[in-house]
Amino acid sequence: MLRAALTIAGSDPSGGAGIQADLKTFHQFGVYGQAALTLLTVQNTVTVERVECLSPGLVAQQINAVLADIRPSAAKTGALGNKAIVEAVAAAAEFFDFPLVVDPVMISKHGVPMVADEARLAIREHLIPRAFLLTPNLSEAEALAGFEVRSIDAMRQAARRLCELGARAVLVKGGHLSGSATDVLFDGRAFREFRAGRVDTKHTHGTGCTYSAAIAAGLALGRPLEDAVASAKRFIDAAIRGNPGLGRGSGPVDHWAKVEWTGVNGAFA
Ligand code: PXL
Repeated sequence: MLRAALTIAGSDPSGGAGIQADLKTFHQFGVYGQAALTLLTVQNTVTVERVECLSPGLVAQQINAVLADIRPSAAKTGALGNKAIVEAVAAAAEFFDFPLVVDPVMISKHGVPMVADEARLAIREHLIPRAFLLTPNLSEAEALAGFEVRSIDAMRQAARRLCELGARAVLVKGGHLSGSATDVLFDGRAFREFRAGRVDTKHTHGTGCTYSAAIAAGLALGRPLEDAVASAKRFIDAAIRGNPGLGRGSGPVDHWAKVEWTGVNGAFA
């Protein structure tokens, strides 16, 4: 049966990040995409000009309308904009009976905040405890864990700390470290690393959104967490390598990259 996945995130009219990236990724994974909007950005591949948050009531109403009808098999959050929206989404998530991937988006590629400072605390207190998987990059892991995260060892410590805050599992993404792009997954018991070679390109706009959407799609399809992360990692690596070179700034990745289900142990699923 066709599975649905819901993204609760912001709009990037240039199509590379936010709900646009999420929906394209869901589609590529064969999952029916649904989107509840939290904010609108005015941006292209060069610059973010404006960020306008929707009212928290309007965000909650979109989520509830979707849940009352086409029940998703997984959901993800992206840019949430402010504390009131974080709280509204967290309150709605209390009733989710499917896995929620929380991508704690904080700053855009251009250094523009996607969430107000005071919302960080709300993410820690209200949203992280509802996360089946939390997917911070290094600076988000630092902001949420409260210490510097610049090594694999520190990534492990941060993953452990964020699990203690209530996330079922944490994937700390090391793409911004030098060397290979290694991500650390901790599920409260064991650590696992996911590696890909570094790609030298400026076209990485929407990488985080696309990666977490790919994980959510795998979960919606009923894949175990490790398999969903392994396939999503291969997908985002291929998507960055195959970027179409669009735009005058940091362009989008290739949302038509091949989806492969190899399983964590290399067994073809
Ligand atoms: O990649 C973070 C992100 C999330 N959501 C929206 C964005 C961006 C980055 O630009 O625009 C809407």
